[in-house]
Amino acid sequence: MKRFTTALIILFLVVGLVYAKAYMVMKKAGSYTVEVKLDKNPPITGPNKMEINIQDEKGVKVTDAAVVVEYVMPAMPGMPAMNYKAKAELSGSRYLANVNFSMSGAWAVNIKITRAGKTQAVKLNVDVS
Ligand SMILES: [Cu+2]
Repeated sequence: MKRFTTALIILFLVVGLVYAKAYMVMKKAGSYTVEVKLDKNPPITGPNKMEINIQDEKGVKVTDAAVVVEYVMPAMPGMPAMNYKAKAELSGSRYLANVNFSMSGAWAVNIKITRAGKTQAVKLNVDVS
């Protein structure tokens, strides 16, 4: 009985991990490696928290950049394009932004990283449910 309970607990933990899997994307922006996470997977209509980790070519975390998240839903029949912008704030060694998707569907996300007067960008397509 005890072994069965243990097996059941392990099963729940494994299932829990699969369901708790966060939205995560790794991309290159110039010489930077950028990891983007959203707290909800799939992302939802309304507020989502975005976490951005930036590493330089040596694998050192970049903490002195200005990071802006632009997100756009292209124009649809009877609806103009919707453009939003959120500033990502440094928290520890990562950047955090609140991204508020105003409707479900495909959004284009452009993360602009400016450092020493030079801007690199990461582009993502996010399907919002
Ligand atoms: Cu729309």
